[in-house]
Amino acid sequence: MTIIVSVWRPDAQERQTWAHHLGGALGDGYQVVTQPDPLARHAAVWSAPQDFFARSPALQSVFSMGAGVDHLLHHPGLPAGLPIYRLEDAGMGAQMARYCRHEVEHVLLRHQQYAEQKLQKRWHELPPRSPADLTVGIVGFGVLGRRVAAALVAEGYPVRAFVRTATPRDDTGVRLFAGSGQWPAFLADTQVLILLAPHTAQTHHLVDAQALALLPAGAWLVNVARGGLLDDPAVQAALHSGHLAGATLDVFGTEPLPRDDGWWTLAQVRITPHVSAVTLIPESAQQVAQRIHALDAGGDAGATVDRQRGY
Ligand code: OXD
Repeated sequence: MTIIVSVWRPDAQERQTWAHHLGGALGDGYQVVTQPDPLARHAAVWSAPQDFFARSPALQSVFSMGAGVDHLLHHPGLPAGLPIYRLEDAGMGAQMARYCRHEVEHVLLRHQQYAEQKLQKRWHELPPRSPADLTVGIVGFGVLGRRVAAALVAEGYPVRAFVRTATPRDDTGVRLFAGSGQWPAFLADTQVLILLAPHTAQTHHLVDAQALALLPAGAWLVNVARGGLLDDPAVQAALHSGHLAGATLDVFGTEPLPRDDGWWTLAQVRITPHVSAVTLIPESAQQVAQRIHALDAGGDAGATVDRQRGY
């Protein structure tokens, strides 16, 4: 019996590329289709249309084509009880580590201040700093957060991570702050705040006026998670007052960021179009295929999403 697997993402060319790689990785006994199918047993999707699940009643699993699963958890047609899986790293960790390290170096080397001085045609040397002088705090200490932390620890930055609950971990070099009681101390000790947490009810507007006030004056914010983690007006106010020296934003509440959005015009904000870690289709398809094989052999596919937790 041939097992049918559906792939869906909005762009037709990318759907075909996914089908090609996933079909190759799954091998004999599988057929990959690029639309919902009444007989499909598994699906790999990104932003599936409203009727996707109604037209795929035989699904036993759904894989997110990304690390995030908010597009699935907010899907109005997602069947209760359908197991959800998300990509784990699949080449995103190295990209994310490179992106975040680059932004931290931008801060360390005072490039924002030098860019401002250039506009004033001002030749003025600022005091040099070493990584040991700049503390980095990471919120969201999953697979990607750990990759970023390891890259920064290797460079000599003092790295802190905020975690929901303290569990024994082998993260040498990373100081953990656990639970809401330690949130203020975590923020007070963070000069570059990197957001890598999923957008859930708990993290919605996590960076609000209260949180910003706890950061040291002159801190920098890097958001590579989801736009919903920021209370935008509060962050913009902190940038205007100078309490936040600047921010690097790769994600926004509305994407693409509308042309008339105020973020575009803030000089101290660096913007990239959600590219800090893009899904690499060959690696991701390989991972999805391995996990589908595990499920079809009666095993465990790992990285199941907990719908209550939201990731
Ligand atoms: C993801 C993303 O969730 O690209 O992987 O945002």
